Amino acid sequence: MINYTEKIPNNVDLGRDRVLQRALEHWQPAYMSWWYDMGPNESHNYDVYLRTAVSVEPDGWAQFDYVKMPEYRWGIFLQPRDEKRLVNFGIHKGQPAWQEVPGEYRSILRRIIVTQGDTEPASVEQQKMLGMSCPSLYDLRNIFQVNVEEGRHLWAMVYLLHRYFGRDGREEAEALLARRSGDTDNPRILGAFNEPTPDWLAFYMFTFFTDRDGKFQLCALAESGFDPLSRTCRFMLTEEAHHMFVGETGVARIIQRTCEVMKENNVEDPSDVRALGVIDLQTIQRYLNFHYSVTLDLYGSDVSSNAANYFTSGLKGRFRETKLDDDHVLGEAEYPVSEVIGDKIVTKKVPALTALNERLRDDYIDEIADGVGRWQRVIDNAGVSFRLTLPRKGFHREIGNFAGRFISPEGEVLTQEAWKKHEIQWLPSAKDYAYVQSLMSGRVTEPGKFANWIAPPVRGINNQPLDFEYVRFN
Ligand code: BYC
Repeated sequence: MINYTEKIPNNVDLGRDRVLQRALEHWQPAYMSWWYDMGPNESHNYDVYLRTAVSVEPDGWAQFDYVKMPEYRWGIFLQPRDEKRLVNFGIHKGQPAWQEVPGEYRSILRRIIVTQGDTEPASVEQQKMLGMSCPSLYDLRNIFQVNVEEGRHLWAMVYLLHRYFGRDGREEAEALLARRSGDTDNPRILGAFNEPTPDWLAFYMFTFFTDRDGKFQLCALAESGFDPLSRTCRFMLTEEAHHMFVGETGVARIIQRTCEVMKENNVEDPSDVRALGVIDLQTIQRYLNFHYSVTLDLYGSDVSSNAANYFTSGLKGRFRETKLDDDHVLGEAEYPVSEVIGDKIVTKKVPALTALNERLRDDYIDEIADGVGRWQRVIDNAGVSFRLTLPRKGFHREIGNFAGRFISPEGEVLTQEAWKKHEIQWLPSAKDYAYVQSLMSGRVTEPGKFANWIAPPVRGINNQPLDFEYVRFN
């Protein structure tokens, strides 16, 4: 069980480590000041129907109640330790999993933890203003749930930094509260976390696409031979599922509402669809193209010696590493990677060790394709003829082999000029953003009411009815 009697809720017996406890109690006010500053706008006095983790057991770990977000019980929760756990891949395969940081890997491990930790507050910053234009109390509650849990994921990484990395770790923990999403002088580390999330369609796309990168990266880190990182990530993954649910169902509900309106009014042209106050499917496709491509960049370069080092040293595994049927060392194995040669995309085999970013990206793409297939079924079931497609991997990329290349969504290699001509068909334009935001100029706060541009969900949260008062504004 989680101990909530302490100032910092935890299941790591924090009370017995006075030095660590003091260090974290010192960081806590800085975190709260960041939350007041960068957390959801004007929300500090709201009562929000939130789930809080009460145990780390898979069944019944959460409790639902009204909470003011600044009073949310952020804390440190690790999956229980398996005494027999081993390092399962790389050159240390078969050794007992490490309970302390191996000296030779200290700086790369710190770098991985900092990169992971940096994304969590970044996403809260990106979503700061969205509560002001929520389509319903149900959706408002969901974004707040996502935000407090991202805050907790920051706590998870900060615990590791404080507990295992001494003074360097403390400095990194402070820096995590100092960087700001989109700031020109002190931005967040990874590209997608400096992009704005200006409206609710962008928010749902972000939680579908980018939170799912979170899932895959956390799965890879959950395989780590450094056991405290593995146990932390395993618990974070239990929270991540709801975030992706919010994204997938959010986009599905927008699509459903658009299709209903198209059918009722017998219209297909995007401008006619817009005139009826819903988001045309073409715009949804452009948002999809954007969020998919910037999220693909988050996996890093297709061929990466960093990724090879992480794996060889036993720090970061593959997706479902222990379920894979090979030697888990990858000394001889190869993996296909694409690159542009002349005006063609060609695929060649490279040592699998160096292609681990690409492999994780491919695992991710498989899961994304299934989700997009489920959105397509909403369109098909409504009897609308429109196909949502995933662009080819090289489209609109800034990291890896496709960076600086101009690839169409269908995978043709173009000149910059030809590509630019089509950009407004492929990616959201300023006009698209302006239109979507014009639908979201105020918030819908009457229990059970939903904005015109989105269908209600199938059911409420924790079996509550749809007209439940999920947020009280006080
Ligand atoms: N933007 O060999 P390379 C989540 C840098 S999301 C900017 O290509 P590597 C969440 C890279 O850092 C999951 N820079 O890549 C979701 C490196 O810099 P240094 C977050 C980039 O190192 C929603 C250089 O380029 N977790 O949790 O193999 C809401 C060359 O590196 C980018 C993680 O990412 C980019 N897109 O792999 C809330 C896991 N890509 O070191 C939360 C931890 C690369 O030369 N991170 N660079 O200065 C990692 O495992 C690795 O850092 C990466 C990059 C996979 C990201």
